[in-house]
Amino acid sequence: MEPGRERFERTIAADERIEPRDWMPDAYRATLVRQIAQHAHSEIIGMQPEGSWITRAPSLRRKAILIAKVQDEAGHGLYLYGAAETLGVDRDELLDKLHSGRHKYSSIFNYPTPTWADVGAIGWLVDGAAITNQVPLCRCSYGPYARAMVRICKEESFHQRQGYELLLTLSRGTPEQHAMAQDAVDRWWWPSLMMFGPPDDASPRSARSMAWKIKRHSNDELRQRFVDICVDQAAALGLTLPDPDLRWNEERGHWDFGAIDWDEFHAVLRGEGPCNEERLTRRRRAHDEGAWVREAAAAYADKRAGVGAAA
Ligand code: BYC
Repeated sequence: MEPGRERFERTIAADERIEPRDWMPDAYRATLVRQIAQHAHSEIIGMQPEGSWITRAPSLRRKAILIAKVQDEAGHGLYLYGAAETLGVDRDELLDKLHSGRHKYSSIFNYPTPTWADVGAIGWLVDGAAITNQVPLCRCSYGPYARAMVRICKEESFHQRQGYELLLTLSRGTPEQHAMAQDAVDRWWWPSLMMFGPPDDASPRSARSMAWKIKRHSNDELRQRFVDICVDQAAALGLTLPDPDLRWNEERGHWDFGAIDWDEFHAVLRGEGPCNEERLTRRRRAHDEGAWVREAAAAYADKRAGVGAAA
């Protein structure tokens, strides 16, 4: 075996980290670029559904919290694009792939946010699902991704708590507010379960990613963990989960849950979700409108580096 490959395999087996300058198989590098880029894209597209509520937040306190949260998502995108760049790809190229539809982002962000309670449901369920998926990524075998995830997970915990607190306030409010919270949970529950990806027997990438210790648990394991956490939290919120098949299974020690509509998931991935078109159009527009900021930043960086000083 070549020395680089041997060292790589020894590092993975010893649960140590692969760093940017280390030798790594091409497929390991490609898998990481794909996953980290998709993750980064999800963070910046994920700013849109909640961002649309910043101007309509019901109080100054809620507005300040929401601005901070949406700003955090932008920051997560930056850490993750930075982590992807350590693998030798260019950020512009990744953004171009997002804008041209050649790269995916999380299915969850193709659903609409018609009411204020959606901000709470996203925080509780979407950020909750994200944490369940992402805490194990803090132990990912690729150093820069694992380290980015540590900070991201800390911030996601705050996001999840704010969503939970927002829903609790609505749930304990007027009957109309309670109904609004319940309606949002009814709409976000199933798409949140889809966030974990296809079932294990239809997840082409899981086995290899787990062998490389990029992923530490399968999609179904994490989905089950999330359902188990949410059942008690829903009861504490005074809300119900929209699944008549939810039942405690004494033998398994887990909650059984109903069938997920995988046709809907695949339709959303094909671009046929309720908001796919809107999210991408808006992202492309924001990118175009931000061109002058990137140009100014590049000119400033050149000036500081002394480029053109001799001219
Ligand atoms: N949506 O073999 P599989 C957030 C794709 S953002 C779209 O299981 P893998 C937040 C998958 O990419 C949350 N596509 O793949 C932000 C693959 O496609 P390709 C984002 C999905 O990689 C703002 C194909 O289906 N989190 O936290 O082993 C506000 C086959 O799947 C989805 C991350 O990205 C989906 N839901 O496992 C609030 C976490 N699921 O590439 C919150 C990092 C699957 O073959 N990513 N696909 O064309 C991961 O952990 C893994 O990549 C996944 C999928 C679990 C998502």
